[in-house]
Amino acid sequence: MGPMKLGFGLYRHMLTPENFAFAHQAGATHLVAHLVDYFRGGGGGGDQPTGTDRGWGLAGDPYRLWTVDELVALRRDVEAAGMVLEAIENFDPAHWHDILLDGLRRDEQVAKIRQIIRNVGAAGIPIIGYNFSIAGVAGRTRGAYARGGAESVGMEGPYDKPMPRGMVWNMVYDPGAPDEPEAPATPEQLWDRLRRFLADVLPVAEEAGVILALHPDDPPLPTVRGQPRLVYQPILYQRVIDLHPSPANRLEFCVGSLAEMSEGDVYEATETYARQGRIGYVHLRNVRGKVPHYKETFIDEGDVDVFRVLRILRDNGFTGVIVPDHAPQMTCGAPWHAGMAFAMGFLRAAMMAVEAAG
Ligand SMILES: [Mn+2]
Repeated sequence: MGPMKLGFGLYRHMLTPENFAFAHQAGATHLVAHLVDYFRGGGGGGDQPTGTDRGWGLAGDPYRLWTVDELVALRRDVEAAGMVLEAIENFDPAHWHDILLDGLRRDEQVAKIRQIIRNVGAAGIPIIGYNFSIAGVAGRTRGAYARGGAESVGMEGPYDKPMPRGMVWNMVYDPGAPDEPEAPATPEQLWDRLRRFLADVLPVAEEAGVILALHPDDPPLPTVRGQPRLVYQPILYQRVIDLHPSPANRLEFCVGSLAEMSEGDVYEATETYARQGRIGYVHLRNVRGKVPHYKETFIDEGDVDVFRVLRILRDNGFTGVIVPDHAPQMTCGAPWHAGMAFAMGFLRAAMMAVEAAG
């Protein structure tokens, strides 16, 4: 097991040999790969999607599941760059929209997700991160929010413009859907959808040797676009754990999202869930403020004491991967890369210091 590990996350269009080399040069020993193309169709823009009322972009091909061959090829490319492929982050709305919406194709899509989980396991990739959310990561704004006017994302008030049909998880899966709002689920219905999903897929995940790690809601509000959300307070993560006892039922523990929540305490939450051994991997970024008014900041400003979070993870036996999640863009020729390199350098030093302190 050993110490905590520093990883790096890359969006689909960034899965290149150059970016693998960049990640390893910045200190990453592990990689988290996004296979959903959030930017397809041009809705989102940039290297950190915010999108429009029509979301980030178009979902992928419902009939093309990620194959063992392409997953193995990706793992080998990451290994050739000197790292371990730790996780695939997020399912494609094209593959599971009716699981989130409880639509007519739900059972067919459960079969697809089961197959994807089997494929990921067969390819030797240990974790799938996912975000069980109807509206998804919607309602964020972009501005000169971080130190020195660096551009980052945040929220400037609630976002409850109704979500149209044909959309879920802030992407469009059916561009021909009627132009009318998707009927809102109740919170109870949404929790029941997650419960049924976990019951249907966790036995397959266990058999495949894959951990499913749930991201909390981002932004963490009780509703976004009029649709309920699951984990918008730290205590609600416990409800996810208690839904299913499988050791494959874990958390994609996003410290930034937890810090944005209106209740609870990010340090107490870190201790509670690390102690239970339920953290699959960690997103570690910093933020100022709470929903519905917060701003993402550089890793060394903002409200979160990152050293304190790392000490709590270490003290509770967490030996998994920590990735920097998002970072503000820095003013230079490579704004995204510079911002991420700054976060990586800070995290590398902080993790070394915390581990050395014993
Ligand atoms: Mn996150």
